[in-house]
Amino acid sequence: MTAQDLSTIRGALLGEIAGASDLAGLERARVAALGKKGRLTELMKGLGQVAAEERKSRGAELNALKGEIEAALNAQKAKLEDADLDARLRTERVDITLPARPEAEGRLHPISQTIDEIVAIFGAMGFKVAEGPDIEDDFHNFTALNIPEDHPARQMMDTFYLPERPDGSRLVLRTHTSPVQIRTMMSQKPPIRIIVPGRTYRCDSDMTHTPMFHQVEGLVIDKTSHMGHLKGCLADFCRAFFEVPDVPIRFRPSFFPFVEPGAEMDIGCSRKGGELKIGAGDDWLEILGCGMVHPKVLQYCNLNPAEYQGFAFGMGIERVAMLKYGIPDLRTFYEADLRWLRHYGFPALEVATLVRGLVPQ
Ligand code: 2U9
Repeated sequence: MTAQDLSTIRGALLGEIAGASDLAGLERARVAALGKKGRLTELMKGLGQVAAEERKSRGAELNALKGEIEAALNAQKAKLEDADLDARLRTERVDITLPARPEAEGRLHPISQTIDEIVAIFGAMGFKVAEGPDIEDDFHNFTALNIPEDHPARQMMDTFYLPERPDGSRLVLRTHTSPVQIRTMMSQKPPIRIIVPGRTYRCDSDMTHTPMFHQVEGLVIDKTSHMGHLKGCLADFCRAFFEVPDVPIRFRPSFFPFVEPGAEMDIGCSRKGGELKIGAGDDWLEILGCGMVHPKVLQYCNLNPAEYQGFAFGMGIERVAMLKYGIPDLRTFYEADLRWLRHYGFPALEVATLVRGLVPQ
């Protein structure tokens, strides 16, 4: 092949590239030159048959041509793309007078809203939020909470058990958020002031129970906090949460294995014409359980009960949400019904305006 032949091939290939009027045509030109069976590829394959003295210079010529073709391909591609963009800019129009399409706006689930409110209220009192795993072991969910192996509370709690492990033990879905307090006491030094919102699980399903529900529990451990602090703290919480300046509260003695003494707290309400109103009235409504942390629980967490003491409380989030927002049926919380969510849900901004101090204005 003469230099003249190579020049003719070069002209043909570059001409084909320059003449490509769209990207598909340009791709055809690329394949015709550099594809597996392309003109230039074939010439390079043929180098082996070229006489040794000519091979070096022919190789260099072919490489230079390859570079030239690649550069031409890139340049033509950029040119075609520019032309395409120009054409679109000339023909497509944005009508800036069109009104914006409305954004679909989600709502916060009442459970999320209620957790945010509770966290804001206790947050203002100096509590930090603590969280832990939904799957727990026997020690953190039961034993350390003074609920031994044969304790009836284990049966009462309708525990979901995971399959047996090789050592014969079984993990559980936590039946309360209390294991998080155990973990906190075992990993942090008092003073401790935490609230623990989260999912809990019990094998129970009817009008007033769902197998998964939410609790928020609180724990204060130091050297001096007593039942009086517990009462003041929960009274302040109720005023702020239910947004009533003066809500009567009463404590009834009750039993929970992890507290001593234990109590249930009621708030005053009135029920007139089927409507429940929280605040002064002639009736009472149970709202939460509480008590002083049992010395044995402190011992399980390696805290000396002669040195440390504190209080704890727990409430069902669905229950207080139903009371505050007049949601009549527990099961609707988990039906993911959009109409229900639009009705009972909250705009996301509400959360930012939550903390207005503990006493409602
Ligand atoms: C530790 C020590 C003590 C948390 C407590 C209750 C009483 C209580 C129920 C309310 C409604 C659970 O959701 S519910 O069914 N809870 O009555 N909870 S005292 O006491 C603790 C927790 C952790 C280490």
